Amino acid sequence: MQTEDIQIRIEDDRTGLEIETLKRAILDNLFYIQGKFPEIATLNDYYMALAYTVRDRLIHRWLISSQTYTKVQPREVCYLSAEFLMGPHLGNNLINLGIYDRMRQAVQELGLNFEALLEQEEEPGLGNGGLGRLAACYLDSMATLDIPSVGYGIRYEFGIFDQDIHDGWQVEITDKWLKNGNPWEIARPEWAFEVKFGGRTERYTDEKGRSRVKWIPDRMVQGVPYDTPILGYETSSTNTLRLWSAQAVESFDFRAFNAGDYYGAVGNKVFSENLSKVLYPNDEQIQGKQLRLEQQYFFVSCSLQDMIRTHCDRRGLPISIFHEKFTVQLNDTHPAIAVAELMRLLLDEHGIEWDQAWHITQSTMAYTNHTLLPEALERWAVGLFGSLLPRHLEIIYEINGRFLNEVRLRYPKDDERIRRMSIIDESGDRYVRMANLATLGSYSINGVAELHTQLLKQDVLHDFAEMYPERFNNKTNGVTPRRFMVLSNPRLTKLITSKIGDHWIRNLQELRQLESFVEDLEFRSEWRQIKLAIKRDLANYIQEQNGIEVNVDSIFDIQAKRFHEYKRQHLNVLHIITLYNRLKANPNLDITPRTFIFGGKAAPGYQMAKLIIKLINSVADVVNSDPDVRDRIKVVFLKDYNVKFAQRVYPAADLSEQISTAGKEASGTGNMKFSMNGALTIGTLDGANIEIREEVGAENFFLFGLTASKVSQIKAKGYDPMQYYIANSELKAAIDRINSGFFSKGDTALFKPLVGSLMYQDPYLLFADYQSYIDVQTQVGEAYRDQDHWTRMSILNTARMGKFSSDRSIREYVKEVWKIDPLKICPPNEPCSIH
Ligand code: NBG
Repeated sequence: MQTEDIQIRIEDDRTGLEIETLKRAILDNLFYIQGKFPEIATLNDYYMALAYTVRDRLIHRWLISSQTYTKVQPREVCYLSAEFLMGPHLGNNLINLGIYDRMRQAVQELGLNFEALLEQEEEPGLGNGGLGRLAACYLDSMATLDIPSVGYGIRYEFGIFDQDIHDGWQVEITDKWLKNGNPWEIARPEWAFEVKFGGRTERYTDEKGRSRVKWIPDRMVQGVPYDTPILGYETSSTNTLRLWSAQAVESFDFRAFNAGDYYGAVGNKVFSENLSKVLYPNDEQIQGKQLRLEQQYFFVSCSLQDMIRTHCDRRGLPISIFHEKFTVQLNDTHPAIAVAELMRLLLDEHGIEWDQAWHITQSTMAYTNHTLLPEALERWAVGLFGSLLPRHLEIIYEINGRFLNEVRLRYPKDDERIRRMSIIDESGDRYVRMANLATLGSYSINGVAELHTQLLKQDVLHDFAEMYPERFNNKTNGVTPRRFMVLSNPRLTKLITSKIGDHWIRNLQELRQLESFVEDLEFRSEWRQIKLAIKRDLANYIQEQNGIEVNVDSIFDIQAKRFHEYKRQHLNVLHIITLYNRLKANPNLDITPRTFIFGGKAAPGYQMAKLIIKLINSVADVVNSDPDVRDRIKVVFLKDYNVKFAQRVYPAADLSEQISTAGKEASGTGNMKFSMNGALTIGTLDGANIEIREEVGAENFFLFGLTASKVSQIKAKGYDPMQYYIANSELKAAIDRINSGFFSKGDTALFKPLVGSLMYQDPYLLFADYQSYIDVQTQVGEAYRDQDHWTRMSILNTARMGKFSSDRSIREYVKEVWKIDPLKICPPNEPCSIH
């Protein structure tokens, strides 16, 4: 039967948006899905009933979308990412459906607490930080802009660990996000694929007399897709996030079972399921573990097989035009094995000749680079790679051999260049360089902010940019205003909308209209009152969480991001200690009160980052209880920074700390989220900070520190941090204070690794930037005293952030990289002939 022939009967209680219908639907789901009478239902039961009520309203749009794609056969983007840091779905879906307020009322009329139900959702933390959250923002924007797309990734059973703090130290706790069930996903075991590992290859001659290769693996795993609908804002387009879960091909090895080896029989099952068990918690640091390569290959292979099945089987199209219907965006090198896997599928499974296979592959893939840090550039030992993926290693050798011949023709006798451009690093032990593979296999290569792309072309991928300049382009990151303004800052959203209407939510450039209200006294006062109210909420949360009382009139000075030396949370700490020293020397000193707030996780194996967390907590203990300080400074470390928590923090900030060493932060996206919510930035000329400053105006941005080129110059000359320590008495006093054991109950050994690294190496130039940072912080303190002026700057920050909507980023990808047309989806129950 053709699906078009089926008249789908609309069940009103599943799609209706009226308050009475919503109430009925929640109770219905409580009864039939959760199987509970209200008397014994838990908060979680109500959350589930509510979530299913919302999901029901997505399903019809989702099915119409997928049916439309099947019919129209548009070109689609497949966004391949090892991480999707989605954050809670419920609130966001309510915003995008346009029923947030109505649903709140329905829930309240049922006598339930709406906020408590939203809080109940365990967020899917399937990512580490910026890279994973960017993928989530891009899914929101692609759906909002009606771009047919699929997000492909891994359904980790345990996402990023939960962070607890014991005695000032980070403690990691497993993230059991699935323990109460996940109402947003639908398993599709009937669409599973098999993925091979290990073994060997064999040559044979096919029926047409051609030489072909067969891969004989030594083990096999099954990937089962779990689909989550991704609805756009005020549109019916509902795309799919398809995450693969690993399962054993045969749960039981019956031979072993019958032989009485029960444990042996389930061994394979346990082994296979380990594959998607846990997210690697390293941000910008590779570990080189085999399981990680297995994860990467696993999800890439499932995803490519899935696309090919859609193309050939479901749509009946020839494989030769695969690249016309699909484009794959590689989110960093984590899915870069896709280049070799697509080649393998085309050559070995579809019998395509090499040149055509390479043409299809190179016309399909596009690669986004997210880091220049050498420790984050992925490479795999050739031995490990070959034992896991023997056929892929052969293919990579062949790609490399052909490519290096071209390089030799273009640049004769330039052996150094050959060595640099080779996919195989042969400078010592041999490695497969994933960035080279991704670059070579892609028709587009982009960085994530202007400076980053420029450095990428100058440095890490210089030779490639010289040989293929037309493939390189910049796509400055963006973030979705739906989650990071509308959902997380309803008060500001209401004020803005009361002045300029609500079109800014789809077209963020319209925030510019706020500029004409800057001179409006009442508007400024409302703006200030809102910030104050939000700060009060955060202050209550801090009181609850940390038992610390903070002054809401103080500057909320916030640094919230992963802990990494290049992000320089410890530079922030040096400022705190400097202020503290000044107050100790002069207890009557008049300084603008500040509350320093930190949030963020450290990779479990990154000792230095963990020590910086311990230092912050140690400084907090001393400063917060010193009577000399008299509440002029407070230090707060808020544990377990995640998306849910980020939504609470961005709106409450007065000052956003974006203080990485210039040239190290590829873009940053937290910088955008703070500024959109009216925080001012203190920052270096790094990543997207540069573009934010250009947009908001130099006079509304606190700039300090060396430029990226100055940083390289100083390093090239031989940087000696000790010189700064000797010459700068305040810097020396701050360092000495840590060294003396003052913050560690007399233990002078505790912070030695940190202080030693600063005094003798200081790889991220804290000492070189110290004075400039302190001076500009003094200006911040002074500026804050003029509340009226500060408010103007705050308004202008929000008003001028239009560029940093992820809608803008996605529009650029669509136009300049993917070349895809939007496809409008008919709303359910309405006659329509749009697409
Ligand atoms: C991170 C960069 C950030 C950037 C995000 C998103 C990695 C490898 N890179 O600066 O450090 O904002 O990617 O592009 O996680």
